[in-house]
Amino acid sequence: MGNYSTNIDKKWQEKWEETKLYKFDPNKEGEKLYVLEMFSYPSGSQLHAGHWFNYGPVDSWARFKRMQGFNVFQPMGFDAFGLPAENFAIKTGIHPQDSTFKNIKTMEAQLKAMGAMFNWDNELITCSPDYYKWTQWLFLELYKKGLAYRKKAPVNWCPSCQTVLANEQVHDGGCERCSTEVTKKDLTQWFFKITDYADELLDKLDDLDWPEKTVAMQKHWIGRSTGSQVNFKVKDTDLNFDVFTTRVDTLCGVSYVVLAPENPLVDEITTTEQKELVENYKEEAKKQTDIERQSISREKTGVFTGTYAIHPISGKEVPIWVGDYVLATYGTGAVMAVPAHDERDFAFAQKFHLPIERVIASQSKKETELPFCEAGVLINSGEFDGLTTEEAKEKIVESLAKKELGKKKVNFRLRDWLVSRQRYWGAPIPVIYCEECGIVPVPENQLPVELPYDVEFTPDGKSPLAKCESFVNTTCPCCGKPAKRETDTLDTFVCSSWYYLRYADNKNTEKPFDSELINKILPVDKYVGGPEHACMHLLYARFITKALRDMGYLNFSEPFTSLTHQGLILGPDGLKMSKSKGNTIAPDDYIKEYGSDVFRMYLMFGFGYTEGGAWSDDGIKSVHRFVERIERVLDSAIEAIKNGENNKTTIDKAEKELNFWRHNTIKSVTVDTDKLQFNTAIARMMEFINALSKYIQEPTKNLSFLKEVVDDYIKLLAPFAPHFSEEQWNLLGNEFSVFNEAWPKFDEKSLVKDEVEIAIQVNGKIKNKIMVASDLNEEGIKATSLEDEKIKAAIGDKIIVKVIVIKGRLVNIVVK
Ligand code: ANZ
Ligand code: ZN
Repeated sequence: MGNYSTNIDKKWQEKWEETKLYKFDPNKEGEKLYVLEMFSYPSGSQLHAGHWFNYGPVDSWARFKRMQGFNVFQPMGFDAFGLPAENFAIKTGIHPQDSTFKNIKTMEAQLKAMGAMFNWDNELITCSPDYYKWTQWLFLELYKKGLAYRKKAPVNWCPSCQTVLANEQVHDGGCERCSTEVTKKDLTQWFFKITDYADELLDKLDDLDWPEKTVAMQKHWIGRSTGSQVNFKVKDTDLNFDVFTTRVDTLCGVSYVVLAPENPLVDEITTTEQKELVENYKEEAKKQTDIERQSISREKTGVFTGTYAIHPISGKEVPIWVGDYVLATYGTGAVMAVPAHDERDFAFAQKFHLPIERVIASQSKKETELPFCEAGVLINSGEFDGLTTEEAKEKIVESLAKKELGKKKVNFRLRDWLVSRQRYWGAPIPVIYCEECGIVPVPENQLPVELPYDVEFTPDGKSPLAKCESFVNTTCPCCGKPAKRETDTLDTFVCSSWYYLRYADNKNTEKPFDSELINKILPVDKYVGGPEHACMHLLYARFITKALRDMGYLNFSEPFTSLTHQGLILGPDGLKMSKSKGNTIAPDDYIKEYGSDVFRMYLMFGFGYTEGGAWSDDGIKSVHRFVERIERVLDSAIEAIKNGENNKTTIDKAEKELNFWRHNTIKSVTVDTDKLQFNTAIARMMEFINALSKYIQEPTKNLSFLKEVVDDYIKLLAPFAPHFSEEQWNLLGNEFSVFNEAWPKFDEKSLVKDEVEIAIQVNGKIKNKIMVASDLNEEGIKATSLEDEKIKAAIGDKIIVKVIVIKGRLVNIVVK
């Protein structure tokens, strides 16, 4: 017993490989279906249970779709550049290239042991020159279109990793990799102009079949805010500045204005008396993160510049302050403060004894609930009195616009994507700096700009490549004079922003991909991966797709039509798996013991796919027992079919019963699998085994009918237990491969049972259950129930008061 073993895994994996069963041919018949799992990051040396939970069930889904007639494309590759390999190198002295390729080898072998139908011919590795050549090409295309640019900017700086971090890589003020407190630094950096696409990135979210939460997170991240820009003149100078406000209706309540400490205007307007205070304050502000600065509850800080601005409507003088609750990177880096209507302005005004003035017309409902709404002197807005909030906004902007002191303005929280990293293990930015010609893009025929192997990559705040003379020194492609290469490398999110395009044409040496081919295979129809990528990767990929579309390379606008996030598999203790807690599950050990199908099936049966949960050894054991039971029942079925004894040709009650369960199972498994509800699909297949086992015990069997039923069952099981099912399919004498078979169809007629079970109650207590013809009328059911021996006994000599019949379910006999 228990023939199913890892030998069977190997046997069929070899056969699949040898026959190229899963090879993808875009011209094959059947509607194309691009199924994609987020590719692996070979930072750890092994695949863990989380990888399996991503790849195994999705592979089952892809197999199911293949059997439904789709031409499935399911590639796999490695997101191989990035900080972890470099940090590992710094710790151990092992070169990132060596450790990365070694990890990839191990992971490839593990992925193959999974037996998923990955299209290995289409594999890609982002740190290979034949891939990053085209990542560099992408950079240059964006540069040509003005979508890649360089600017000096205050950036998040991790003093420990000695690198720049994007906003989204800062978590609670700390570096996402090492949690060290992040500070600010001014550096000239490369950016991608994702903000050009802010509107489209936001508006098109509603058309996607994506998890609601992820859509909401992207919306928040993009953060479109509709308001106005208002201009203030600086008293006694010809300087002026703009503020961004969503509440221009409160303009008449402005009693001071606040500039961000980084706003360049601060230096120009600060009076000599205030200079020292302001300088010190600016230094302090550098140590704060944007998140801290924005916190409502934090004690407000600030200093007066000594200078006044002129209110654009009333003409009165309002003091100009510097305060770190105003962010340099949002809006215009300046706000008009209306302490009677804004909580933060209120706290600031209270602390520094600034006037608080309430605008009569503009008290919104929300504000009346705020603690400070009664504060301040009521002031009149002159010509704008008596208007609603919305009317006041309209009228005030109109009036400002006439004087060229204001206009409507849409503002985004989204910032341009900072793509340069002062690190070694990434794709070099393909740019040359020439004293004569300035910034010169590397000509396409000189790509890739190869990453040199021998580089000192210990961090010291400079790019490691800057220390590699042979890399840095080059000649200008324009004038031929000596020039220097850019020494920063690209953020790894650039590599993963377009990989799904390259898969489909991964061997192309002429172009990153052939547009005609890509337009046929893309977009990705089903993308599955962890929810941690909701804002960065998914947003960057959408942006790159749109940019390439506008350059004429693609004819679609969204890369991932439908998205699912799998849940998280936790350790047996219910905590996140981690080596330090010693609660990790190593798939390889379990696969050795139970085979890959049992491992995969446990993941699919034991957890809701989008929920995940805690690993349980008992859980996998029970799935193992279930697979053994299937094997026993199938063994007897196959034996009966092969022996051909006690055969009959009629379809009787027993056949009808089994046929009912057959179609019932086909229907549930089809419906549930389609929705990635694997656990309920497997539960139905478990139930079916009971019906099959019962039929096998019949003294005579319709063997050709039995063969049909067993064939269907193995087809249903195949996506969930691919090796096991291929073996059973073969044992039944069927032609290789079960994955070339069409998915069984269910027959609604067989789902209508000829007989139904009815519970009979006497005074509300169930006394017996009987089978009656499903078309029997009420009178017939009543009569049959009263004739039943057990019921007769239960009634005894009591008097029947009433008989209630609920057709198809229940009869209740009331007696006294
Ligand atoms: C006056 C006002 C009165 C405001 C009021 C709000 C309420 P969202 O919705 O996030 O776009 N603001 C503008 N630029 C800022 C910056 N760089 N740093 C910090 N705060 C800034 O928020 C827009 C509002 O945030 C703007 O509207 C401005 O304050 C503030 F009763 O202007 B408001
Ligand atoms: Zn030059």
